[in-house]
Amino acid sequence: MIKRTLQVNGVSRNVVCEPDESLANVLRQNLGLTSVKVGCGTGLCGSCSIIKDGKLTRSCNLKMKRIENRTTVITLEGIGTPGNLHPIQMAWIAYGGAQCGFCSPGFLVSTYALLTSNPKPTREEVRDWFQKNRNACRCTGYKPLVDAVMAAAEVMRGEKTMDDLIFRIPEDGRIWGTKFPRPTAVAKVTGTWDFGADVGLRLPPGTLHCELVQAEVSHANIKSIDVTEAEAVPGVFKVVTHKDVKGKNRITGLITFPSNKGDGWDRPILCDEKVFQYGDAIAIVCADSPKAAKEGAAKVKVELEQLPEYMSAPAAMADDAIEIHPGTPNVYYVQKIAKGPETAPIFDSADVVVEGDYYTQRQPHLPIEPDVGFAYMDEDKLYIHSKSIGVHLHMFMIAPGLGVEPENMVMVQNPTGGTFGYKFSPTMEALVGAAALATGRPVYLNYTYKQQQQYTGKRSPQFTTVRMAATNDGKLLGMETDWTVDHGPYSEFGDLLTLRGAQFIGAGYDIPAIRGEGRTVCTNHCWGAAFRGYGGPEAEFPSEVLMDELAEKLGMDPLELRYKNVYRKGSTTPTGQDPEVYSLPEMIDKVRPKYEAAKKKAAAESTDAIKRGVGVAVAVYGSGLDGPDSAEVDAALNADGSVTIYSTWGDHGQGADMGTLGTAHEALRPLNITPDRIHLVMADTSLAPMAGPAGGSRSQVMVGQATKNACERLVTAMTKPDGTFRTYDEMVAEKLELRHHGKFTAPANDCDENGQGNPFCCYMYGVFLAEVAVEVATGKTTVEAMTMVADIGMVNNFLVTDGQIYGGLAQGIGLALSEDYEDIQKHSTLAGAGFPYIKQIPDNMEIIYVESPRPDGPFGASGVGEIPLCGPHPAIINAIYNACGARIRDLPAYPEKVLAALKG
Ligand code: MCN
Ligand code: FES
Ligand code: FES
Repeated sequence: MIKRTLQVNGVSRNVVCEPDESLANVLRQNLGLTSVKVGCGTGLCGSCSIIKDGKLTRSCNLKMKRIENRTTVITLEGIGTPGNLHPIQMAWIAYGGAQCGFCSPGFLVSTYALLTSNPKPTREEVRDWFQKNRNACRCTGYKPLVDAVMAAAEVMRGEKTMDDLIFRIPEDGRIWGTKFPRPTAVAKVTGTWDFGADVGLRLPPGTLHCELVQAEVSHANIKSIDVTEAEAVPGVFKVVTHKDVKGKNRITGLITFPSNKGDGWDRPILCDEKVFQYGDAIAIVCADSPKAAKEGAAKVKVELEQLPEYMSAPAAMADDAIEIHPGTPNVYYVQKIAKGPETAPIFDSADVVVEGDYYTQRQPHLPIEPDVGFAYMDEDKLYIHSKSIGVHLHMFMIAPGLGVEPENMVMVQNPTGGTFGYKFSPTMEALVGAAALATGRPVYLNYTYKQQQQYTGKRSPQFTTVRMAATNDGKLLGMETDWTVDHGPYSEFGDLLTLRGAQFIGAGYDIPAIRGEGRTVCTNHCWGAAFRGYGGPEAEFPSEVLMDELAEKLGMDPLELRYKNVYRKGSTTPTGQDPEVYSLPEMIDKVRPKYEAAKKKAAAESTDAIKRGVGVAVAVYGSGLDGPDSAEVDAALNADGSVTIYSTWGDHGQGADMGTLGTAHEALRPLNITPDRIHLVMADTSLAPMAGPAGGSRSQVMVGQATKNACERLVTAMTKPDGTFRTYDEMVAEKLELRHHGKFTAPANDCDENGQGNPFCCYMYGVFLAEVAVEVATGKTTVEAMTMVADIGMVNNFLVTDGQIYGGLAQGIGLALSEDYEDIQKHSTLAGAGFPYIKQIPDNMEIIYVESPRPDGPFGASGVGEIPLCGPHPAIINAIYNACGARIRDLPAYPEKVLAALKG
């Protein structure tokens, strides 16, 4: 142990700690300064940034033995507090800089250090600074952060006042359709928004720390598990294995379709007979300290018999491949599409036919906050707190495996530092649940970043072949498709994902005849989880690149080919549905002048060394889970006349808080209530009804409608015959219900076995324009500008939707150029997996809204979350071709692939 006296935020503090402990952990654990967040833990994300002796420093990889006495430290707590915000914090609120908020403290401290040394930076200097200091954000696309820095600097130079940054509610009292800051913003920019690891530090004495024993091979039979030596390690309380799990020890994949050849009970909580993928959990060591838990884990002996590892769909589909789940074929689900007349005669007689094979990769979600959670017993109820964005869904998926009745379980979502869909799947919920049940003690588990990468789901790679037939003047006549989804070893949501190929390959265009088939394949690579866009980016990449190939063959401009074929009255979607609005022609009209200007600019600025080009893409995605998706929400009148909304709208960081507040405020406007008098009780199954998971960009539509409905019922109950409103006391005196239940069911129906139906009541539409520069010598692509024309219906909150779009575009750039999780070791860090830092994302990003009111959306809103990630990658790939003639068909377009295509 060592003792140090540090000057922290201007106060002298003594700490006693292990010499090898990190400064970040000491600030958090010993001094309670939990604004210091630990994301990657290895110096790659900047979330732990502090100022040490006047210099910006990442505190996670700084050992205490290297810290001298009287070292001065400034953390976010020393910069501003909720009652006394610093201009940088105020600017972060005003520009929507905090979505999930996990990166915010690190960025704010970093900005403070920058503006102290350079009070008047240019935007490029701000970007250079964040790049150099490795400040990573996965949510915002960075542009709003640079906007915030520039505004804060103006206030600090006295050119603007704090007052200029404060949002003013318009005179009509409405916040719907404005940039009202989200209610959690102040907590997020002051480091007081407690994420799972922050609450984890304050769990009661006796809480056990969990360490996982994980598989280091991808496919094996388990011969034996010996925990004797591990349980003898001082401080180890118990090693939990499958023998301690009282239920079925399986997480149910909730098979969606009867033709699925699996039964959905394929994912073990703790491996018993087999290991199905690298990182699978075999045992949980529960100990008094993290150190003892680690020591114990190293002593668990697992005897394995290795089996052939099928690390891709073609390998698992080979004739000699054994069944990964004995009894279920590796190809366990087939989805057909058949729309309109047979395609064969159409292709035989068409003027033009084009065809291409495409691949979209195993994109990792890369949230800055790694997975974290805890569990405990409250009398006879099991409580699990995690990053779940579907608390009820996950309860039903894990309860039978744990052997607990759902009514004896409570699931709570912790404030969450981004998920991007990986938390549509349960991750550690069942593990901490099993450990709490087996030990009877509270248990806590925090993944390292490596575990985050290796043992949470990823986007399922997809191999897609598309053929299109058209007339000489560019009218699409038919399409044939074939797609194969590598879904990893666990079937959950794999069949539904495969259906997305039928629904969205070629979406956006009036294609009268379609035939095709897709399949879901079990492999031993990382399990397939939902990832923002869920099948949309996989489906629309092939058809959007092929549209460009068709345009070239026809000698047409790619934008005009799209314009000719997009949905208009009389068109139907690939599932045969009438679109709910026909805004694509107007959207293309809006982008055309920019597109023409961008083409001229690219031609003028191309050199022999740097080729510039422009690409476009159209994207469409559904808001909702398929068919009659539904949600429930409560609204209650409080004694002081305020209203509380009870909702389980899960918050990845996208803004369930603002979504709920904006919708409820609009619905409660007859009461003339101010937003501060609407309280939110969110994401706890014991307190709020089932709103459904925050996936499929469904929540603004489904949960929004249920929220509206609950509020309207409350307003109706409060309305007196003369049109005025009852007070709380009058409601009580008249024995009227104070809490009202709202419900919504989407007017939609499931697709049939041919992929035909009306699966979504609301869609989102996007037109994307990418401007790129390709370095001819290296093949390196830089995206210099991105534009998105978005029709997401009427907008609840522009600060939120702008942020959703910039963030989604940034992830689309990563998908196009750098992100992958194929190499289990190399891709298990942020940098190794191709995380886009600020200089990979252009500062030049523009959003153009076309707001077509949706008949079935609350106040005309559709969703937004996923559409910005459905189209950037084909636009970028088309732009690369336009720049230099290199056609990339498998992602990501690493420089060496572009170079090879250039040479080819
Ligand atoms: N919104 C709005 N006006 C509209 C539509 C939506 O103001 N017309 C707002 C909503 O109020 C909400 C947000 O935009 O705050 C997203 O709404 P919606 O599209 O309904 O999506 P969900 O709330 O269901 O969120 C899920 C969606 C998905 S599926 C993923 S994955 C995702 C995403 O949103 N992951 C995210 N956005 C993310 N953003 C962040 N920062 N982090 C993630 O992990
Ligand atoms: Fe320290 Fe990521 S850089 S936690
Ligand atoms: Fe930056 Fe979420 S707001 S990571």
